[in-house]
Amino acid sequence: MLIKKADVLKAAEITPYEIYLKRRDFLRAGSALAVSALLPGVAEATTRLSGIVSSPYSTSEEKTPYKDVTTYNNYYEFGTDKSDPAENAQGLRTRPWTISVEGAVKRPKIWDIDALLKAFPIEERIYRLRCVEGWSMVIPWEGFALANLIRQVEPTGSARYVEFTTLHDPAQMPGQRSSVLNWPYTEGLRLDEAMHPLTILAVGLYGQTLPNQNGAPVRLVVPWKYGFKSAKSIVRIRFVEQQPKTAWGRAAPSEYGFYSNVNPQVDHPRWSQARERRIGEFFKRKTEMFNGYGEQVARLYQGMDLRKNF
Ligand SMILES: Nc1nc2c(c(=O)[nH]1)N[C@H]1C(S)=C(S)[C@@H](COP(=O)(O)O)O[C@H]1N2
Ligand SMILES: [Mo]
Repeated sequence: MLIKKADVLKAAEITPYEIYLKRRDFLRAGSALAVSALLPGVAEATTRLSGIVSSPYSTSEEKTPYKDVTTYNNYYEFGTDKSDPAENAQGLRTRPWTISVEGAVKRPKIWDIDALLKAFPIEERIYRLRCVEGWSMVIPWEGFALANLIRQVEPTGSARYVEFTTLHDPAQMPGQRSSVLNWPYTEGLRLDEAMHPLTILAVGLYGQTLPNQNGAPVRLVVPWKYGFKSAKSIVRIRFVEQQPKTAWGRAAPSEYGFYSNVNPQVDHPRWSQARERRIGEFFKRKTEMFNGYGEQVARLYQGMDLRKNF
């Protein structure tokens, strides 16, 4: 069985996405192992999600092509270049996979990923994603409101923050063998941010399960915050009293605050945040406060100095 990587790459470039997917499924049916082993980054082992309901929270802006969403990534566990995760994450084993929901809760629970996929109705949420580096995309995520899961575990009165932890497995994650970041990758939200209906756990994109480079099998998406808040490949969700440390906050506290709300008025110490480049567009556009989600989330920060709490 010989399928040349170049041929499939070419097909992906010139074929409308739907046809490309069908052809890829056909190829995969014929040689599941061969295709996923030979074509890293292109024929990643995703499967179609069914029973997806649409969401009133979606933007109608033009979606970023699947190819850009899945080949232009930040996932430092698999390398620091944008193309590294698509190349290096294909071997990540996402089954079996459990997510421990623990800490200040009445009903801690270790979720099996397949049980989690069945437990909550999966919605499509087309969200803008703004990276702190100055680019943005529009991504159709499949996922469910994190609040649904939080209600099940019943946080106690001392739960004020939620900490999210990515898998720590240097054998599978080559980036963890160097110290670009303090592993494992962690992120955090205030409990009310975590409960906000816009905050989702994503299990897929473009109707398929998540490609590994996008954080399979489950990742956080918080659309009004810079992209680094959305921890990938989550193994633990912990409810705590104190504000948790975050991976980027530990690496550079003066550059990456806990809140990390998209805010064109607060520059990153080394560059302006006033504008952004939508991937695929030539001219930069103005960055919107809270990434355009202000109407829904501004009330969470009433009375806070967002220059101090950046
Ligand atoms: N574990 C982990 N999660 C991570 C990152 C990372 O390096 N490691 N990068 C973050 C950054 S900076 C961004 S912009 C988004 C990118 O998500 P995407 O590749 O799906 O677009 O993932 C975030 N989640
Ligand atoms: Mo980012």
